[in-house]
Amino acid sequence: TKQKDKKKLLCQLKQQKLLKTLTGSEEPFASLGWRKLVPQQPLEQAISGRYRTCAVVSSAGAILNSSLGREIDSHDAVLRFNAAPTEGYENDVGSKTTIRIINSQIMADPQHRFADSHLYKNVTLVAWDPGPYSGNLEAWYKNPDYDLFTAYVERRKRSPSQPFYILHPDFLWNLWDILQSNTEENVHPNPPSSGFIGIVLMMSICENLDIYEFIPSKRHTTLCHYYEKYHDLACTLGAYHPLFYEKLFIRRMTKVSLDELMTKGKVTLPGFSQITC
Ligand code: NCC
Repeated sequence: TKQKDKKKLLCQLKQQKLLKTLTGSEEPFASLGWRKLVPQQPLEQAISGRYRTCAVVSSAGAILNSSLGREIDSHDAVLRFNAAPTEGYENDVGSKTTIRIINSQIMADPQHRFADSHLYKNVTLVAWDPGPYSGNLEAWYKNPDYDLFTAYVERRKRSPSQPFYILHPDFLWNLWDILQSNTEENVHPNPPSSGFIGIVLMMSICENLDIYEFIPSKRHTTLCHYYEKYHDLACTLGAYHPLFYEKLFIRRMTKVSLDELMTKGKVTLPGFSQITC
């Protein structure tokens, strides 16, 4: 029945066809000329089928001293989050970055130097901001959590060849709905974490995913990020994001070797193309 539960969850995720990015033809974006601004090819088409193996690298402090860098880099594509660097941490996290998922804080908060930092160059960028649960894009455009729109327009104009997408808020909230419908307790009504978003995104474009330190290994620690001396258990268990429930959900779907989970914090998921429902 564990097997059945796994299949049920995987199929539910697959069949909902969750992944959705702004195309620019939605209002108010269409009137603002975004049809020409957003990359012509949708994300799934731009990269679909190209990646056989993918690595998702959580930013958790627990990945320090893992020596997983070489293994991570051996994947066809590597997903990283927000401001997580590789420089100086190659031995533990690798040096390859194919896609970076960023929340709107990265684009709006000057401390991240979004326009200049090398972290956000030469990679495919996927940005998100919650938007209202109602899906009202006009309301979202007027009042995002953090203004990601200004920096998006600037970057698209300055670097039109860089693949750069904004996730449709429907994607986030539909994913939240799936999480809630498979969780006994009430999940707080905040958007999923970048990590959870990234896992589902990669399931849409990869044949096989290895996910590192999303489910904590034996190195679990209160250290929030591998790249910062800041301790907070909420980084791993969640406060704003329903991270704890996300982790239980992912754990239910994954193929796990307990030994690998303990030593590498590694769990494995099939991509949607590999699941027959
Ligand atoms: O911390 P953050 O996430 O950038 O981490 C990326 C993803 O890695 C997983 N993670 C991280 C740390 C940890 N100890 N355990 C983990 O499992 C999570 O899946 C997480 O999503 C975010 O989700 O976007 C978040 O972003 C930060 C922050 O905005 C960015 O790092 C930019 O500075 C948020 N922190 C704050 O707002 C203070 C965090 O809540 C979520």
